[in-house]
Amino acid sequence: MGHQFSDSRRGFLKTIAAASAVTLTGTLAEVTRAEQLHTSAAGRRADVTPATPNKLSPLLPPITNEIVLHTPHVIREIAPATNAEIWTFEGSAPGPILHVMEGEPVKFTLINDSGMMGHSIDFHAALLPWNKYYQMVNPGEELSFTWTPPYPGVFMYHCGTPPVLLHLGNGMHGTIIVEPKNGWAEKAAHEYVLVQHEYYLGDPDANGVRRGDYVKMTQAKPDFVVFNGYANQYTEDPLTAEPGELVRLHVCNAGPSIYSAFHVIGTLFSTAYADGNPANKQIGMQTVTIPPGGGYTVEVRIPEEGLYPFVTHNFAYTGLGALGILKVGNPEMPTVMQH
Ligand SMILES: [Cu+2]
Repeated sequence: MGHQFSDSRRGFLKTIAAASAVTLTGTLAEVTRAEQLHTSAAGRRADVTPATPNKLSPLLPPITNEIVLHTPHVIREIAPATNAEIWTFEGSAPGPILHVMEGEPVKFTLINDSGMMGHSIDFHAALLPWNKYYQMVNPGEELSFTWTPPYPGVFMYHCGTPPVLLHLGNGMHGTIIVEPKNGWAEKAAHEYVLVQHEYYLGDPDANGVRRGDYVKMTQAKPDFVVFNGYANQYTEDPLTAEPGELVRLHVCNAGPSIYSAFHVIGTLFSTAYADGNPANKQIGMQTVTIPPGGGYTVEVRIPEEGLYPFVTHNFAYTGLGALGILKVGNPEMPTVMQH
């Protein structure tokens, strides 16, 4: 099983991901068109080497109530053949997935080492006056405070420096999962975190690097809409589970501007929790609406082995990179799909 196998397998996953979507909604053409567009845009410069991929792990990290965030501006590959300069927390967009315990103090420090411009912090999980805590931290300065999350759930955090749209559109956002102190009704076999967000990019510069396009941001015309930083990354590297296992997905929509209609093709959410709070329980949901700046926790328990693509069912945007696969069991790859 060498390179050839993995290439054909990758091709197959792409095919089935796109084919599943096209069967239902007509996404294949958009995926193909988007890939061609971006390949040709970058293809103008053969000497551009891919930067470090901006791919976040979807695994829920361990709980820690001590958080330090730096604010470097970096160049990362955010889609195949697409290098972009992003403004970040800790070197990625979204920033690191944070995981804290409800009702326990969180010690937080923001260190502005961008060397470029002021940044700031805004925790949707907190009760804090904006005029005291969410103000600009200049380059070379830092800000520390302690706060206690009053509610469990899936919350956005972000830079709130004006124009906020510009800082969000350039990547200064992330999600903080507040673990319910009373736990969940049932322990999940897998807990994954997905942050949906958009990129709005100008043309490549002489080095092939694209930067945030504020006009596109104001018009809400994204080049990419992705999960966890990189277009379609979970089609090649799927989330996994076994048949019958409880899978809990924490989904945050960092926007900045496009609503998420989060949906998993081939299944239903046995339970869904608005903003990820166990008290906000819904049953048998097909699609959940997640506003920019909102979150949801959804649970699936899939009986049959197979591939289950997840998307935003807001289909003008699905083909821009908001497509992944949940692989249940170890499904045979039917050869009829390999073309
Ligand atoms: Cu900022």
